[in-house]
Amino acid sequence: MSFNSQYLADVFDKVCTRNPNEPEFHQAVEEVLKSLTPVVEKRLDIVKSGVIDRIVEPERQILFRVSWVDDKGEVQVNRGFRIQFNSAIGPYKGGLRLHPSVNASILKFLGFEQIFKNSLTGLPIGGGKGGADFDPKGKSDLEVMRFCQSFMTELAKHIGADTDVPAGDIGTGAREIGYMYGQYKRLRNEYTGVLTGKGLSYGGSLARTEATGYGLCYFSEKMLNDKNSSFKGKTVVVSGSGNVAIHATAKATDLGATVIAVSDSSGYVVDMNGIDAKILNQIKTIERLRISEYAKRVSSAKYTEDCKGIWQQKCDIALPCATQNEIDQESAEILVRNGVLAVAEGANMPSTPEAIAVFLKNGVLFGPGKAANAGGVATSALEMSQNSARLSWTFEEVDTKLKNIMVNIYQSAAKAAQDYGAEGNLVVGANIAGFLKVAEAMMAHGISY
Ligand code: NDP
Ligand code: 2IT
Repeated sequence: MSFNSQYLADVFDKVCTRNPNEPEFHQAVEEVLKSLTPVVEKRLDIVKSGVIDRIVEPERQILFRVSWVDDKGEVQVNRGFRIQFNSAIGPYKGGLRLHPSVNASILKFLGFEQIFKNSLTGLPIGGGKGGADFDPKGKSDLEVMRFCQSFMTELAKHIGADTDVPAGDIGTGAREIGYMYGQYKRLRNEYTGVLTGKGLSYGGSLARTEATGYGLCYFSEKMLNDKNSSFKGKTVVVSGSGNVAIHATAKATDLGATVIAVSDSSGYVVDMNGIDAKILNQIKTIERLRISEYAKRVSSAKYTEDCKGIWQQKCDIALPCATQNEIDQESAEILVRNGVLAVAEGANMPSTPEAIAVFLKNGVLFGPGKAANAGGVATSALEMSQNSARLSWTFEEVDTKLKNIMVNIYQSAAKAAQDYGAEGNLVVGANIAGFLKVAEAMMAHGISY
């Protein structure tokens, strides 16, 4: 797809020139800008106020050294980041990724997408993302603790319950959030909702752990219902086996589907009897082992090395829940040939632009990550509300709110697509619906001369 607007093409050129060597960031920006073509045609006020020129530039980027001492007494140095991308509609909000691949390009793509995702939730949260090129895999608890404390020693200067509220992402789960929260409290002598995804004993929200995976399934169920279909009786492939994948597996199973495959970065397991989310959680979250262990414990499951191979598994519904660009054109074509009905993204940007084009061209129902995985951050915003009010809602209360939010997100994306001449295209719809609210706020705030 090429740009149909010279103005948008120029903005994109500037982004590429100003941010060289950042392919993931360019990819995320290009998709949003292309979706905005009908908006710039209708809304001269937005163009004139430079909202689009401004929105592609982070408000602030923080880059810092994180030094810590490993179990051998040796000094280790990592690079920490926080991208405070946009605070037009609320405090910066978004996860912290701890993975060796982390760099500015990846965090800027994530922070940029977070702006629109957070807007789509209908809740007052701006967009941000952070993390470090630290690999929690193979580290002892004490090493992870020392890293998290050192990371927070710097990050604490830049965040706050009304300023910027980080949370989990790849490699950052309950353990890491706990260590970070403890360090923040020590440094600031403050008990506030500065992080979400906290443990239940110190201000966490019920259902936050499950929220992204559950929300993904609520969104997908709605998308399927609109075409007189549902999860019931369907086969599902879920990539990844972390937080999002585990709870997507559980909810898809609850809704009557059979999840036949899951993966990690080493390989995938197939079990036509259905993957058991409890066993998966025990192996991956509690024991921190590899997915190959699943096939050792469950005799009907078979392990294959090579994580990309999971897309060759014939299924009705595909839920990519691992990482960016995990479905390329070739994998998308295989899925389509095997008759896939729907693809909904639990991960952020897991499908390449070429893969998305294959899905859309072939009439596959496609739920983009910004919309489909927004249940996690939405429930983080519910955690913030509970923290501010100093009370806790029941699991059912949070889950009911989450379900309503996911249905609303689906409806706003579908409606925006229709209003702007791209009926049925939830990529365009989610980008436009998310963008418009942020644009209104940015125009209302004026430009500081
Ligand atoms: P976890 O760290 O819990 O799990 C990540 C999973 O993805 C693991 O199975 C991991 O395998 C796999 N994975 C990670 N990197 C790669 C890679 N380069 N290639 C193949 N597999 C990989 O993370 P989450 O479940 O929290 O996050 C998964 C995705 O969902 C990410 O894209 C994240 O940004 C997105 N997301 C998360 C939300 C949340 O609330 N947690 C909210 C919205 C989106 P291995 O164990 O081998 O590394
Ligand atoms: O990508 C995401 O939306 C997340 N990792 C969750 C962010 C959050 O603040 O809960």
